[in-house]
Amino acid sequence: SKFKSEIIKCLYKNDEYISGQYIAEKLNCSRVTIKKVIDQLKHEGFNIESQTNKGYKITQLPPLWQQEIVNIELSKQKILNKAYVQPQVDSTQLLARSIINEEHDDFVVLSDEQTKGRGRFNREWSSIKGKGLWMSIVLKPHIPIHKMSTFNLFISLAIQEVVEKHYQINSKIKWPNDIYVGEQKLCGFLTEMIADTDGVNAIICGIGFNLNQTREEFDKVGQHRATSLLIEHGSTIDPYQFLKYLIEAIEKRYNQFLVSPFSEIKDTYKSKSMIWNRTLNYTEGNKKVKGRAIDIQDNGFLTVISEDGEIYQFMSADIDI
Ligand code: BTX
Repeated sequence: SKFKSEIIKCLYKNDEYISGQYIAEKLNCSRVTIKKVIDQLKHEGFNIESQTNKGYKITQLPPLWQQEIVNIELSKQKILNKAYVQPQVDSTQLLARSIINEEHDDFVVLSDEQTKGRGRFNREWSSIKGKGLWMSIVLKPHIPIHKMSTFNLFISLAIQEVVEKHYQINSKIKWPNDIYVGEQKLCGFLTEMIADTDGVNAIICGIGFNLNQTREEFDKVGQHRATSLLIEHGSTIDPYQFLKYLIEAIEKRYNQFLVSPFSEIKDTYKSKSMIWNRTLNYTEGNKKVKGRAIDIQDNGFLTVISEDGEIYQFMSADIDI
């Protein structure tokens, strides 16, 4: 129904009860129409309470993404202009790539489910329907390629901060692109880019954040070393609220990335990082090193000292934990 999105907007923007009569007058339609749409929304997973003489109120949002609500949340920030919301995709990363040339501005792709979610090196990323944030962000800054080496560092700090600040969970960054709680992965992200010798044309940053999986659901898909915000926080996570926090944090850190060197966040980043003081296996291409990370350079490279005392620099190694 063409009224659906208007009614969602009316209800979502209002914390109090709003009467059917009022909505009907505002949208110039009948109260029966309103009632019909409300029933449809309930069917789609909205919890809507209705009280005689008072009207309607949303008490719980659906677990799946609704374009209208995502749009309202995006209107609160300035970096992402448009959202592509899909119930199912192969991978948000692939969909983002396929529309990148049609879109002049920065945008986001969100899906309830991915059938071919991918991590780094083409590894599988488990993306159960309605249980996590499966998202790709496309940004088109005018920056030289060399600046990209610090992008992940700013983004990882943004994600880590959301977990700590809004959910009071002690999470750590695993350089260069994961967020852990203890020894379990809560979030993985990867950054791809389209560039030529003149500079960066587009950044495609894919974020997979586990929100509402249970332990059993992870076991079923073979992810024994994964965790979700639900498991850590102990109660169901509202995906829209999480999205709002995350985009807010990314907007702030992305704007900082554009104008500031890594040195500005280096101390904070290092204090939120989990790889210090332990001997780990680092792999980057043919380079395999067993050693200890000792520092991060201003260009984002990780300095590792091997067991026999040699110093190595890594740009984006794979680290066995
Ligand atoms: P990664 O290669 O570091 O992590 C992949 C590894 O993590 C897998 O090999 C597996 O062991 C484990 N794993 C798989 N699924 C999960 C999960 N849900 N939770 C925890 N651990 C898991 C990290 O890659 C980057 C992942 C990016 C995913 C996003 S989702 C939106 C976008 N679309 C897409 O296809 N990828 C990105």
